[in-house]
Amino acid sequence: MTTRDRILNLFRSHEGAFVSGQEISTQLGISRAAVWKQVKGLQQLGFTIEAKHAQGYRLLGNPAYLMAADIERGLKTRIIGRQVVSLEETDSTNIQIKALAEQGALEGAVLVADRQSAGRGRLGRRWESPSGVNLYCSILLKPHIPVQQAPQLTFLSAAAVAETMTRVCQLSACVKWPNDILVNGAKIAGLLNEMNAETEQIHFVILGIGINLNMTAEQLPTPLNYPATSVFLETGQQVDRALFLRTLLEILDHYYTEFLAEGFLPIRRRWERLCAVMNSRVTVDQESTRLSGTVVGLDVDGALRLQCEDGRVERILAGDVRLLSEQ
Ligand code: BT5
Repeated sequence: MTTRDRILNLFRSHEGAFVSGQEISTQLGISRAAVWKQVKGLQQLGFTIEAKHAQGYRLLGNPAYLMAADIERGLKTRIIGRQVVSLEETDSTNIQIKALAEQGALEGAVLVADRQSAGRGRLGRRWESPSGVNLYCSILLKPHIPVQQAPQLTFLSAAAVAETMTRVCQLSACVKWPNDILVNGAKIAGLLNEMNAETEQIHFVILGIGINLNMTAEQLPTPLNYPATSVFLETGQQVDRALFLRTLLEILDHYYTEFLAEGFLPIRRRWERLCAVMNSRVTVDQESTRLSGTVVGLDVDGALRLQCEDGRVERILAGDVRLLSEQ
């Protein structure tokens, strides 16, 4: 924990009451001048801290964006969230966590940003990432599994996001192959998982997760290749971003621990239960072809199993899936 986080914890344990400079200095083992410097730094980050002669300092308000300490407070996980980094702005959380991974960050490191200037979707697409409203985060994992099984983690994160939606927002979310989470037929979250591996060995996997929480209709991107929504647009309620993220990290931690112990099967079952198009007739647009058939499940490598009109089961490795009724 950094000195800054320790001061914040101290302020918070005083619940808005003054803490003397002397007490902070003694508890943290730093000089009074260093305390003052830290307070200045926190004020520059957007914390409202009152300084009063002979009484000390008190915390009156937090910045609008998520701080690592807000996420870590009360977080009950074993692996995910061992290290939490929060940035006010970045290009893409996936790019930045990759840099952390290359510097040796631990498995379970989490990087969150309030805003992304170059948020990424699949195939070079853009992920709209305005400040103050949504969640943009990346999680570093180092599973000892064969390279071909890495795509299974996409389904793990999709199931975890859908479960968090239900638990925190009472919204019934479903998953759309391969990387979308939908509410009432519109995309509320997207996943971009990336892997760094050599032929047979995974160095690390990055789970990139973007979730529309408090985004307004004016902030939705245009044009869209699929309808989009946010929790706020669905419920009219603002979501506490720290609470949502903490719950998501705890569910991810549970699913990931289960995945390491029991393999893909429990995840696959969860995902299939949440799959909006399971047993439905769909079309799948691939680069130059369109297939149609009934979705019958997921394969161990994450391929979508599609039963075509002639009875044969095709394995879909890439493509855009749409319900026949949506066309
Ligand atoms: C995705 O791509 O759905 C993956 C999105 C992953 C974003 C997270 S945020 C944290 C981490 N860091 C990153 O840089 N990325 C990850 P795809 O299926 O290709 O969908 C992209 C398409 O969705 C775009 O072409 C738009 O049409 C639409 N879109 C863009 N922003 C959106 C938003 N905020 N909500 C809903 N749809 C959006």
